[in-house]
Amino acid sequence: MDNQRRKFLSIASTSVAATVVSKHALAGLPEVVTQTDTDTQGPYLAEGATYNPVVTLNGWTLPWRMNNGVKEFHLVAEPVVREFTPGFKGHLWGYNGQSPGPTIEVVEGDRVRLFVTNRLPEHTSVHWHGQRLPNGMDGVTGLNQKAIKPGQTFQYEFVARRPGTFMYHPHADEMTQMAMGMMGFWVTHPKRTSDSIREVDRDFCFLLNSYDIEPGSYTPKIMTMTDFNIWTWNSRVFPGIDSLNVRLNDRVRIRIGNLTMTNHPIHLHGHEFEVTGTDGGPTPPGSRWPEVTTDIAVGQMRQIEFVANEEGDWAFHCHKSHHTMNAMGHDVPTLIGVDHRGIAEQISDLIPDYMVMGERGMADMAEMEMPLPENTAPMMTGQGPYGSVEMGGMFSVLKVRSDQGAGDYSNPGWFQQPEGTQASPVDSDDLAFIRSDDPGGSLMNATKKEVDSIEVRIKKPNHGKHS
Ligand SMILES: [Cu+2]
Repeated sequence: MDNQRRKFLSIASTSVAATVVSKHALAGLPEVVTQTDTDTQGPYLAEGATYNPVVTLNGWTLPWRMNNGVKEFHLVAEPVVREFTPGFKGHLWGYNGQSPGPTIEVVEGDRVRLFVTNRLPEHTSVHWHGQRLPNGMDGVTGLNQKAIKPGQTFQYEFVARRPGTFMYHPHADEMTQMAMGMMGFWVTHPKRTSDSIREVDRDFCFLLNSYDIEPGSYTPKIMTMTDFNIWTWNSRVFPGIDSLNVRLNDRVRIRIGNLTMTNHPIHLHGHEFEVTGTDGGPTPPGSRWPEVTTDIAVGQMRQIEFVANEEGDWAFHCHKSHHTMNAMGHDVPTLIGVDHRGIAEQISDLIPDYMVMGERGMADMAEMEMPLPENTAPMMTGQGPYGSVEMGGMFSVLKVRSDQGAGDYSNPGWFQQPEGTQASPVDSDDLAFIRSDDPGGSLMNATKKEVDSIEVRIKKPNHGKHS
């Protein structure tokens, strides 16, 4: 009896585990749709769908087909070439032509079947981060399923039980595969809206990801633990990240997932937002408070919402300032205050293209056309209407316009500042600085010992004499 029971159980469990698709059945799979355009694709609304689709920043949504009441998707894990920003491409791994892979959009209660074909040189699997599903569909290689070998196709099947924002990524040689760009977004729309999941006019999503790519090379280093140099939104860096274009008074939702190795405080200018959802689902409305920055930890998702009721071009970025910078800046010594006069001339005799950087801060880096190796992005750049924005990496712009059409996601260009509403230079003759002579409170006067002034001289070791 026990044997019989065990046999029954094992049959029952294999029926809800990710399984390999036989060669015979492959012909009937959903067509593979690929996308190599890095522009933000418009919302994808399949026939009969009633939800408000998401717009993936510099990304797209994977089309599906209905098969006897099941929504079928076909993901192909494969090497891809992703343009981070014009002039800078990475040789990554992704899905269906891009990294990140396409966004998957379904509705609460949908039965979903996902075919995953492996065209990578090593095995893989897909973990559906955050989902309620049968254990055998959770995608951890070795634990929940066998690895998907190169050339194999597996099928996953489960019901999208709860609405919310999810991610997908491999759970096989993760360090390599995630460092190479394998990840994607998943949105399960609610069957109906409620107090905790309200209707919005615009719904954006993107993943935070990062790479370690030496300037001049194409393939990410996969052993890097913390010292990444390319900080990306959906594998794009500013100025390659599209703006989020909305209509004045639109209710806007932005879903952000973090699959980097560090946290990112994401900051929006000009508006307050509320965190209306996490990986675990919608936050109860009574628990929400206004913020202008929300920290997104590793492996987390945050969904923010606000009414875009201030016209303009509002910066939207990670508040770690090294994350709004591209590769070149990370190994540059601080030279603020170092006087290079004379030295530069001597060095340029030896190295004709030599340039002194950083003497007055790093803004020079954005101003000068610094010679760069092939295939990298300037450290901080992006021309705005008034000069260089001096940014790179995780930076974009929320564009709020009164004349933007409903459902129009196109870029409206730069904001025209109304007369008298912009910071401007002041004639210094008009200024009268008044400084107070009051020494302030005397309760805790510092006692100061008289000391001779000390001059520090730094001598570098002498490595032979050059004349
Ligand atoms: Cu960051």
